Order: sequence, then structure tokens, then C-alpha cells
Amino acid sequence: MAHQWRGVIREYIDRLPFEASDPIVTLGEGGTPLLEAPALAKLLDVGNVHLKFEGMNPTGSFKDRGMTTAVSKAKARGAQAVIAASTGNTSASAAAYAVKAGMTSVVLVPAGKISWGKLSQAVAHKAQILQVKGNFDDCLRLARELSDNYPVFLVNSVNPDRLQGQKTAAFEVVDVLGQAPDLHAMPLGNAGNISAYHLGYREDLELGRIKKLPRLFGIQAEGSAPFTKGGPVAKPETIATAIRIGNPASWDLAQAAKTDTNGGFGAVSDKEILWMHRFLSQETGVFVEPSSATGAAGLYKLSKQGELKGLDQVVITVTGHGLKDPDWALKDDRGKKIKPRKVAAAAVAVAGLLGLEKNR
Ligand code: AN7
Repeated sequence: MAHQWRGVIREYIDRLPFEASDPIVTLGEGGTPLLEAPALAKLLDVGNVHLKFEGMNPTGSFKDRGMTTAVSKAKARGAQAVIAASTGNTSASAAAYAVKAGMTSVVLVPAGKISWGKLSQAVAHKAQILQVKGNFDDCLRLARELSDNYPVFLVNSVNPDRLQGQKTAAFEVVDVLGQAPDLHAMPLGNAGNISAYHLGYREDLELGRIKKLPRLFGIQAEGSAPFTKGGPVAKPETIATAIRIGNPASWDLAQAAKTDTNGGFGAVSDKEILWMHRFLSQETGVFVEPSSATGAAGLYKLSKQGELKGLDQVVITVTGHGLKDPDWALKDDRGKKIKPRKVAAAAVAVAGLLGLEKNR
């Protein structure tokens, strides 16, 4: 029988706090493509760019890597319900893994500020969804308070089991490249992901699988950029709703990731994010949600400032699938809705609209 990828816990069990006899709740997450993107290498003027396409996870985002570990541990501890605060992707993932585990899920989302693709996933997986009159930071505060005082198990990335699973993305990059890249960039929100990559690459360094750490770069949206502002942002705003976060929980871990790797934080405007969102679709064939274009958009900005000179290997994690939040693809640069033209069901009419001349 052909080998099937078994999910990150089984694939990396010797590097995770699990035994084969532990309950393992998986939907086959991880093993995502690391795609060469020559168009992006040219744009950024660096040797090579690879996109780590995390939208290829079972619920369409990188969150599944940490959800398999968090929900598996919750099950081992006898949990019957999980709770998560979310800008959308965590709720979709928590809801799906809770179903797989035979648990119920509660998700707290900022009212009106999550994409309908993500909301549809939480609904489909029968989560109890509550729209909180507040932002993500309020949702997380509530989720923590509830899990401290009621029988619901917290599966946000403040739960260390989440980072354990998420660190496997770094292992996969090293498995494919055979080394660490010079620089690895990603979107930055609550900062779980950059902290997890740091953990994963550090472990690879200690095991001698890599000779140096990649410089880790986390890129935020300008309207919600606590890391470049130097402190929490009270009213975060951006069209990139996944990273509309003003008070990141993993603040200290992200600072350590930056310092330890000689990395950096950046911020890009919504316009820059949408430009890169389109570039990725049109020039690399990879469809991501707007938030996920942030890492590449940040590097483009740095490249224009001459900051990427001489880099050979660059990896950019694109965190979520384009189908999560497809509305942006259907808008032109001025925000006008793109409507494909209508045509009569006749070849000559189609050819006419396409400007095709008949073969001789
Ligand atoms: C597509 O789902 O915080 O810096 O509640 O959905 O690890 O928070 C999502 C975050 C990047 C930021 N890209 O990652 C949530 C949530 C996408 C995301 C991030 C998120 P972190």
C-alpha cells in the first residue's frame, strides 16, 4: 500500500512530547508543499524563494499543526469541551479537531470581523459560536478567564501544546532544503507561529540538523502593529482580519525569536498586502488569504530598501488558503467588484469577445 502522511504527531513523534500509546487526534495535518517561487525571487532580488503553503492543511491554515497536539493532550487529560478565541482560523481548526476527538467546541470571535469562509467552517463543525462585542484581544481575555473557572479546555497558542505541534513546520522546511534558509518570513499576529518556528529551528540546531538559525521576520499590518510600535495597540484595524490583533499573547517569545536569530519585525499597509495577495495569485499560482500575503509584502518592502542584498535562500510561510476569504480576489485595485463578462452560448460570440481570429 502506498504510504500516507500520518499527521505531524506520528511523523515527528520522537521530537514531540507524545508516546505512540497516547490518544492522537489528527486530520492528517502537515506535510505541506514547499514551493519554489522564481517570480518572487526575481521581485525580491534574492537567490531563491520557497513558499511554505500552509493553506494546504486540512482546515486550510497552519493552525492545524498546533491543534492536533493541543486537542490530543486535552483528550488525554479528559477534556470534553475546548474553547478558543479567534480571528477565524483557530476557530475553524478547533471546531474540526473537536469533532474528530468527540468533544464539543466553543469559539469566541470578534463580532463582524471574521471572514465568512472561516465562519462557515466553525458552523459546519457545529461549534458553539459566540460573536463578542469587542476585538480578538477581548475574546482571548474571556477565553482565558472561562478556561480558568469553567470545565472548558483552552486551545489558543498560549497553551504550550500548540507550539509543540506548530514547530514541526520548521522541521519540514529543513527536511526539504537540507539546511536552514538564510531568512524566513511570515505574517505576525498573536505571535504563536514565529515563536513555534524559533523553537523548531533551535531544536534542529541543537541536533546538528542545521548549522545556523535562519533570521526570523514577522510582518504585521500597519493598523495593528504592536511589535513595531513597541507596545499594545488599543484599536487594531486592517482588512487582514486574521492578524487584527493589538495585544499579542506571545510577546516575549516573539522578542526572543527576533533577538536570537538577528531577525526583525515589520509592518505593511493594507494596500501593500492586497498588492502582494494579487502578485502571489497571478505570478506564483498560490492563492492565499490577504493576511497570508503579509510576510511576502514585508520582504518586498525590505528589498526596496536594499535590506535583502546577497541573500541566497529565503522561505516565506503563507499561512492560510485563499478560499478562506475570497472576496478580495473579486475586487480590482480600486475596490470595484470584478464581474466576468456574459456571453451568448455560441463559439463565434466567445471568440469575438476574446479577440481570437479563426485558424486558417
Ligand atoms: C492566516 O485564528 O490568531 O502570529 O485566532 O489566521 O501565530 O497569531 C490567526 C492568526 C497569520 C498570525 N496568518 O499568526 C486566530 C489567529 C493567518 C492567521 C496569523 C493568523 P500568529
